[in-house]
Amino acid sequence: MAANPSAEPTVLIINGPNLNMLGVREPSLYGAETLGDIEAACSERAEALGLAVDFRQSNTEGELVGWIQEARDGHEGIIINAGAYSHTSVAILDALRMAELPVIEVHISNIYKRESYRHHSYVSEAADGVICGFGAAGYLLALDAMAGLLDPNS
Ligand code: CA2
Repeated sequence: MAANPSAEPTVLIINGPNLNMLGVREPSLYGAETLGDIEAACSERAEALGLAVDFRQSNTEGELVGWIQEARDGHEGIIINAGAYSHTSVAILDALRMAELPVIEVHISNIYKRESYRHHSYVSEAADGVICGFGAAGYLLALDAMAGLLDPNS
């Protein structure tokens, strides 16, 4: 569907594999908030910023690529936590580059304090900025940053 020019700018928030398990397993690493809690907090922050959010999660790489390919039609920016695919997926990197939209990468944990295989992210190569290590609040920081990137006066 084509974007409605009179509507609030819509940010696509994409979550990758296993993030549907937030708050259910490993709260010491990823916090106690569920993905539903994060979605609700993002909707509230977006409304205050004059934005709308389209919040999604998939465990499937191809589905994530499809959503990124379609993002130009109806979305003004992408916030992405690609989970473990951040460290492996050239397909997600290629799709993000093709989207030609502002991209902000989020990680709940500080990936640089963890195993070395988490220190490289393909997503970062397509991102305008990266936020990691601030827990679920990172999504709200990303929305604040996205509001700045989308503001024609900034
Ligand atoms: O810190 C992040 O946000 C990560 O993207 C989370 C990914 C991990 O592979 C990345 O290196 C960093 C893992 C998401 C798994 O989420 C779980 C949630 C609860 C229990 C188990 C896994």
